[in-house]
Amino acid sequence: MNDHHRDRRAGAWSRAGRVGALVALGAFCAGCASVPRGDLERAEENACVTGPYKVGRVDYDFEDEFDLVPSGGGMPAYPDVDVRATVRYPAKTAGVQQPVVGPKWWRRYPLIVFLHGNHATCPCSCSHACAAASRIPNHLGYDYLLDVLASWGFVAVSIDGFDVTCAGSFLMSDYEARGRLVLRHLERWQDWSANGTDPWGGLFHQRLNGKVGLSGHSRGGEGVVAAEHINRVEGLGFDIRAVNAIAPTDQDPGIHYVPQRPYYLLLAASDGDVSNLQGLRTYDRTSLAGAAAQSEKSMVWVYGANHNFFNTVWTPGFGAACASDDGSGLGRISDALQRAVACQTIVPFLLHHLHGAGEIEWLPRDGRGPEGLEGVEMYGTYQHPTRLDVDSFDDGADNPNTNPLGGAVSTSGGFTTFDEFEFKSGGADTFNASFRHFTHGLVLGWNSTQSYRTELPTAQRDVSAFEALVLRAGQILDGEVLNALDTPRTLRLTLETGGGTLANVDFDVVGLQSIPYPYEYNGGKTVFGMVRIPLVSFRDGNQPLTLTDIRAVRIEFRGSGLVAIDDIQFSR
Ligand SMILES: [Ca+2]
Ligand SMILES: [Ca+2]
Ligand SMILES: [Ca+2]
Repeated sequence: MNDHHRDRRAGAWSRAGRVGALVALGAFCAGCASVPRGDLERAEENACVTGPYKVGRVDYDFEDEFDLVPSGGGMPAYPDVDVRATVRYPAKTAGVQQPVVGPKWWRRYPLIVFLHGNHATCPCSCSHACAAASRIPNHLGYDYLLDVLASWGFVAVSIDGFDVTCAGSFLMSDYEARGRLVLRHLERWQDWSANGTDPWGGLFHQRLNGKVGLSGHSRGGEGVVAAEHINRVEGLGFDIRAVNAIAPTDQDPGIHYVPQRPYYLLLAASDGDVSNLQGLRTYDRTSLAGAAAQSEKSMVWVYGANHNFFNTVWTPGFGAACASDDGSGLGRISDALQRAVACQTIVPFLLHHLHGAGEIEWLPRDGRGPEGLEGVEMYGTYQHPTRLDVDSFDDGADNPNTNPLGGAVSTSGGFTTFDEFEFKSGGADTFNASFRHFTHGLVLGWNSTQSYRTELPTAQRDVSAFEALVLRAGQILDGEVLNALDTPRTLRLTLETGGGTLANVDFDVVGLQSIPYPYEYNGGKTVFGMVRIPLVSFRDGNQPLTLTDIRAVRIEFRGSGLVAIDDIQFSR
């Protein structure tokens, strides 16, 4: 067990507290804060307690407001689309249509928009013909998040995607349709805040600060990623600061939507709906090594969580028709715990990127989550946009003896497996039976102590600008041949300088649980976790190791094991 590992996120989050000047709608409000600093410090302790503001509620419903027409014109792909949502916001008094709290010139708020996924529209079918009162209110299942967010100074909106749910068109994919519906709502809100044209007599006039966060579940997750994509490539100008996807799909037939804003992906191991975890591709594809566009990305993977319990309307026991438990396998967690996982990760993510809160404890450590999530086994990965990619294994060769920097890779020679593979659900390569990723990486198998060494070319050896050595790793499901369950094994990470100095950090795989054992149920799930070792942990005797001439990274594998490795990085 190595305590340095515990500190791995502090630097990243505190640094990311730098937020640029407020723009757009809040132009004369530059420097003002949506939430007092003292309250944000409380949120950094636990974001899922009630924040400083009372919660107001309004709902809007513009039935059949517009036809969703493809960009070239012609027949509507989705006619008569409703613009309907429920809203929570920071209010002077709790209740319906109460005034927004704080003076306009000082307190303006970011806008968060949620979109649900595919589900029955009428009980229990894909019909759109039932009476309005009988429709399944799919958008009301995130109230538990909206309420908390409003109390922390967000205008939080959850869209009813009725006309694009259980629907399809040859003219436009329903993922694009979902994205465009989100953007339609953003247009409405922009107008309401700028011009006081909202249906409640100007309740939201000059109440938004222009920053936007998006969150979507299932097909809605792909939909909000599509919204960010369309906003960017069509130059619509919405200031989208953060995108969250919960158990998302990734199945648009025309475009693999990839976010280029800070992205948080929440995945459930017992998901019985999107059971191939296809949304993991969105994480693997964005901010690739060498790509011009780089943004922060993070992911949490939760054992025993299913698809539906993140939405209370899809959860049995809340009174809505057509609710079900889609999960399977052992180690299931309760619906209440699933909502706690969503709250304890999504709310801090949005607080961080839209309010500038820092140092939030939200990625799980040591296989455990933040406060209130004791007993939940969850793993997180995080990639900073500023880094040196030592090896992404994505240079196309699947040659284990070189890294993409051109450095040599060598081993002690006794690995039972040492090769590069594609990790892709349903793919043909050797280890794809349980892998749910969309990337290439290295597989190392061993049954006695072995070592691996990857070399940095001379021009790449100054890593003093970085803060941590990072890699993604996962144990491979192998019938407990090399990966015996609960058997202690340790790894040693070593930095080797040009002068031959070796600085080591050891850690215990089982104790740390940062390298997940696969979830054995629901088809078997192998997903990467993260090892992030602060560079200050590497010592030269009693001195900090000099980081200007790092010649190689070594990993020593002890005991026995079969692991996959990806994305060896020096990272901020
Ligand atoms: Ca309609
Ligand atoms: Ca290689
Ligand atoms: Ca890779």
